[in-house]
Amino acid sequence: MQGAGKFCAKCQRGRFISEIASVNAALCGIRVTIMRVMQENTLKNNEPDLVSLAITIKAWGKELGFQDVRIADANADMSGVEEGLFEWLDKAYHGEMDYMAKHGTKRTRPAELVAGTQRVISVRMNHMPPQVKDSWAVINQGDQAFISRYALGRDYHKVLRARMQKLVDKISVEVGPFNYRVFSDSAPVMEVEWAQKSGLGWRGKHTLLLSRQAGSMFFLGEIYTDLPLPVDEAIGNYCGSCTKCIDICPTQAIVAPYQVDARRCISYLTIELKGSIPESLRPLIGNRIYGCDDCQLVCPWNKFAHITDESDFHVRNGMDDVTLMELFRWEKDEFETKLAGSPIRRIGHEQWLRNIAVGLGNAPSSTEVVDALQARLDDQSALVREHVQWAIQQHA
Ligand code: B12
Ligand code: SF4
Repeated sequence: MQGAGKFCAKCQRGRFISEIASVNAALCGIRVTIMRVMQENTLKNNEPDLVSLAITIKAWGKELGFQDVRIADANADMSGVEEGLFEWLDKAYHGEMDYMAKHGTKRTRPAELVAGTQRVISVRMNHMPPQVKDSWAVINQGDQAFISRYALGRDYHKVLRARMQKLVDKISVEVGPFNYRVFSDSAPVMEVEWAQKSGLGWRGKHTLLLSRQAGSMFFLGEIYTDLPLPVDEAIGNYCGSCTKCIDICPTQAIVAPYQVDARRCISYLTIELKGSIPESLRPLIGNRIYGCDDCQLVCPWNKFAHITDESDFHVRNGMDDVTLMELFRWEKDEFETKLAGSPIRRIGHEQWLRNIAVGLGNAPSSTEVVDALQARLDDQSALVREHVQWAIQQHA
């Protein structure tokens, strides 16, 4: 007789059991145990619970400071990407970045890097600092130093990896031990490609990932995992016929849509290249002494870029509003102290002076500029001396 019975709280399923009220407590206990085992197995094996796990992971990711978290199938077809990578390497577009050529198909095949990888969880984190001096105002004022916006605060590698580790720790508490590795620009991983496959955004013609919600002013990170989570869909490409990034590039490094010849890119020339900067490119670098943002600054989607929530990425030491001359005066210990924790410190004092010398060579002529350059004519580094001589000639 339904409706008149009593509800068994232990069973938690809302079933009426009036007709079995006489069943003893021991039998009810066994039933509850069986149901619990079934529920646990469901959580481990069944798709619906992986669906809720994926939802939970995304919510936790956002709580931990990522603006978006999405999932791609690590076994997805990467043949075209592999072809693109090898073609890029064959053309020697990677310049002296030997690490780009070193890992073969490990870069495109996650399971070759971390055995058993089933999914790539991609995350993104905004990096635009608040109250930062307008980029174009700095770029157009030749005696100022332009530093890429992402590098004005703390080094992102550690920030992102530590945050992804926290996400992994939370997942472990929920599902028990599982296999994973976290990366952010720290291993042979095609980060933009995985982010694109997961629908975190689409690849712009400058090759960077773009989001309709946030432009491109963010970092990417990944968690390789063996958890067979449900995967997200890629989204469309919203660049249309726009070619602003290609047209603005000061060194014409975007040699075709989706193809950057790194050897011409100012980011490569000022950060990755250890030796002499090709003379033909020096005048085109202007006052960009660490990285370059032009292709992003001009992109219409970056009107949607957001200020970062991370105090780690806030401007340190007024590096958004500083003259080339002031930075050129820093000796090695000042460079190391002032830039402790900054990504800029990685290039070292010698490369730093090399870059600023190029900037000063391109700066408006004045006796102060020439005097500052002359003061470094006897620098202990041959690399610095050569760039200083070039810079002085520009003012002759
Ligand atoms: C090497 C590298 C560089 C090199 C080379 C850049 C490049 N485009 O390859 C240099 C030093 C120049 C560089 C510069 C910058 N970088 Co960088 N860089 C990387 C790194 C380590 C690897 C990129 C890579 O795999 N290149 C290999 C080439 C073959 O790949 P690709 O250019 O993406 O080309 C692919 C497609 O374009 C495709 N393709 C070729 N032809 C065609 C045709 C069509 C029609 C299509 C659809 C595709 C296609 O083939 C290729 C394979 O898929 C990643 C981190 C990582 N591990 O992924 C960061 C990364 C890409 N860089 C990043 C950043 C921020 C920058 C700079 C903005 C820094 C700065 N402000 O100075 C600049 C931007 C310059 C630019 N326009 O790319 C971020 C990008 C974040 C984002 N929003 O996308 C990353 C993801 C680092 C991170 N974790 O945040 N970088
Ligand atoms: S970062 Fe600067 S130099 Fe490099 S591709 Fe973009 S606009 Fe060109």
